[in-house]
Amino acid sequence: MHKNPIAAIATPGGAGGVGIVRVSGPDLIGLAKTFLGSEPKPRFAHYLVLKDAHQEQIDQVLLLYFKAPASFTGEDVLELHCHGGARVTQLVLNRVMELGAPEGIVLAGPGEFSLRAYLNGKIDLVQAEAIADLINAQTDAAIRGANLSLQGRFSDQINELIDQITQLRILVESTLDFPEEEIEFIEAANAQQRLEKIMNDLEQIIQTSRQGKILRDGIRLALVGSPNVGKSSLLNALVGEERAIVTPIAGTTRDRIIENISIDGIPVHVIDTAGIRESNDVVEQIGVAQTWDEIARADIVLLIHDVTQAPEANFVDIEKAVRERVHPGAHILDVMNKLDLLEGQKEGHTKIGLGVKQIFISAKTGEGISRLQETILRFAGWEGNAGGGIYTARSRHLRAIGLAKDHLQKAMMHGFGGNRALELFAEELHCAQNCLGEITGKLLPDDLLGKIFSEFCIGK
Ligand SMILES: Nc1nc2c(ncn2[C@@H]2O[C@H](COP(=O)(O)OP(=O)(O)OP(=O)(O)O)[C@@H](O)[C@H]2O)c(=O)[nH]1
Ligand SMILES: [Mg+2]
Repeated sequence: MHKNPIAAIATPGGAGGVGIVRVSGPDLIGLAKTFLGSEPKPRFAHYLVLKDAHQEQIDQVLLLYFKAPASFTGEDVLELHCHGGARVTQLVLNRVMELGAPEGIVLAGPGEFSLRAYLNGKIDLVQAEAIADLINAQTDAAIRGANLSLQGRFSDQINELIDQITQLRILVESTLDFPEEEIEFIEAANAQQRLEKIMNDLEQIIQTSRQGKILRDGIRLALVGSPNVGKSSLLNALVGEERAIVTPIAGTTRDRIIENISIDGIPVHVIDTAGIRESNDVVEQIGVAQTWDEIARADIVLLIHDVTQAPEANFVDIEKAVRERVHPGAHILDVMNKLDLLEGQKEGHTKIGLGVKQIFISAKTGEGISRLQETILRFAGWEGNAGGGIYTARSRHLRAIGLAKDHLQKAMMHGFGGNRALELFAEELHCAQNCLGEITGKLLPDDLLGKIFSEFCIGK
């Protein structure tokens, strides 16, 4: 199916000690011989001086040959390790393309090496995605989670569930041919208990995957409020560094500022925004428009107030507008800032805002910040990773698991509800099985495959 060899620079652009050009193809012995002048030895670091078409030296290179199927992609793989300059690696790649031309070598698309590994059965889809997650992970906890997925922890659970469903299907489908015995048959085989167990196991997987998605995607946290309430000060307090400009002038922040931090191992993308107010300043207007965009994208909106100030006249309107703008499932938290200026009168402070939860903090002294951090994680649905067993998961997985759950519920109804309909029972089991099969890629429409791998980086 994949005849043409592919090649790409596998290391990131820029200067580094070593750069790697990677090639994968069904048979690369010929190409390796062109470089070496002799047979390549698998898994051996061959030294060579790589020259261009005019016999001018490009670089000293180590060439590694991985013989199919014992390679990442399952095909023959060549790696050329050269010096890690952006131009040098490009020249090495150019030379690989020239020498590989007779064999029809082409530049690899994003994720194409992983795609071949998947198509050749070296890894399943969850594992391929876990590689991308590992590369993109920003916290140690996210790395541990990606490694668990890569080791197959998630896939094993899905496959185990598919097995259980398959066995139940076999049982039910064999019964379909003997309608007169169907009831005794089903009861004798504990079909209902078996389906209940499957649904319980699925529920466990749903819980863990929800956590795994938070671990992978992190939390998008928008800091929103009127000018001067201390949004930028809070960003700085959360990051632990002076990232955003803070002044007593209302309207200081105009461009949104995004900082990636970790709270207890969870990646949190904190966005400081322009304070919401009517303004004649064009730049500020654009900033405020961006604020509304960020509100729509956030998982959690921190609606920040200055405790020393009475709420503004249009305040309730703003809160309502925020509530209308956030996506379903997002949370809004009222944060009362500048607590240090209140000197212990916080209990007597009149409540403002529609939010159910108010947290008092001082961005200046740091008071209340750790409680705010805990609350952010709790609102995002993070339950902690005490045993360290949370594997990374994606929305794609959660969607598929959710659909499988719907089908199992229908199966339960058709099998053991008022009107028993065993054909439909079997059919729903089949559908549930297909949904789960999409997760590991056992059953997958081709267009979805292209979409998944196009999000990978080149050279992976
Ligand atoms: N005492 C005290 N002052 C604070 C606190 N947080 C912020 N401030 C002060 O409030 C003023 C405004 O702070 P910023 O962080 O710039 O406020 P902002 O919400 O980002 O303002 P804009 O960018 O203009 O929308 C500055 O003078 C800060 O020093 C706090 O917790 N306590
Ligand atoms: Mg600001």
